[in-house]
Amino acid sequence: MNIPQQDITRLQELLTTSTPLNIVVLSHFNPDGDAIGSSLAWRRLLLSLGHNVECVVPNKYPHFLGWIDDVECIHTFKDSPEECARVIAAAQVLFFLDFNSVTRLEGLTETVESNTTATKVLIDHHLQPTPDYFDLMFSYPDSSSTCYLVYKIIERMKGTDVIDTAMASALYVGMMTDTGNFTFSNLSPDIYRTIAVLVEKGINIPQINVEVYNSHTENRLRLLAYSLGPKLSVFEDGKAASIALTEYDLRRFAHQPGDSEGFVNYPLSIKGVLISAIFQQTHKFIRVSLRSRGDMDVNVFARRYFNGGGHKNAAGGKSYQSMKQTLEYYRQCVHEYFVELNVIEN
Ligand SMILES: [Mn+2]
Repeated sequence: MNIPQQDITRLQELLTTSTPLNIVVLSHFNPDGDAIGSSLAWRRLLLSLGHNVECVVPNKYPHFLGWIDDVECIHTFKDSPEECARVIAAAQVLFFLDFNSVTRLEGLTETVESNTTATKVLIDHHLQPTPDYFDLMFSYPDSSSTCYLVYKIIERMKGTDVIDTAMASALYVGMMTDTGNFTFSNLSPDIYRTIAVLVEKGINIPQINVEVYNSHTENRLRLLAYSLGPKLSVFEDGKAASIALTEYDLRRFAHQPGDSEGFVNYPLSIKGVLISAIFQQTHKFIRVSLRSRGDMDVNVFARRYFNGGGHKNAAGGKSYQSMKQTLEYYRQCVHEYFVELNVIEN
């Protein structure tokens, strides 16, 4: 990752003012560890520069992120729409963290688009951000997380002295969760040098692991068992898999936001599976999450078949069909894609 000096300088100029700026830090629907971690770390930096900062997300973060310092100060649009509209209307600068298109704000999109005067800055690692929307873009798809990117920007702008334990912990959460605890791709040597700095700042890695990975409810574990038992399908000669969860299934296990996070990765633990999908029904549509191994590109797959996108090995989209039709369609798409990529013969 090579951030041009002119972009760092532009950001520095934007944030160097005689009076404090009203700044809103936004992140995506169903905020994950990277969304929340990067928002809180960036908020801390902006506060240290003397600005007024509010963090806004469309809906609530999962419970396993509830321990992060200052997480309670994040506004959720679903719970307090007027409050969110007020801070967004007053913002002179909007930061977009960990997403590439304003539509990923879902219900919050209109509110954000109604503020036409704020300077918009993107800090993100998803492929293909909306062109011509942002005034300044830090778009680095080769960065394994937005938190790592935020760290690199802070390092360049202010040096690592401004990083305290709370900021370091928030950054580590995103770096850890977006890389599957440092097992996915894009793990450059510098990531480990960065972790070394975060450890020097006093982060407690075993404790963060327990908080994030081993703090679930019994319902969540039983939903996982159900997802990997009766709800798992493996097809295309053991090369593709899917999990389908209806609204009824989710209600039955008292599903909370974040409960099914990571379920989509489990089918990839089967030797030979190249693509995995989880379909979760909401009252409006079916949310599709996709994961893949190696060269199998689910960003292309999600864009082409499910009106979505993301990264090469992790992407998402939506379906407005019934669950039965969606699963059938997914099978057809996988078959077509596999034939095209010569994974199977027609
Ligand atoms: Mn991310």
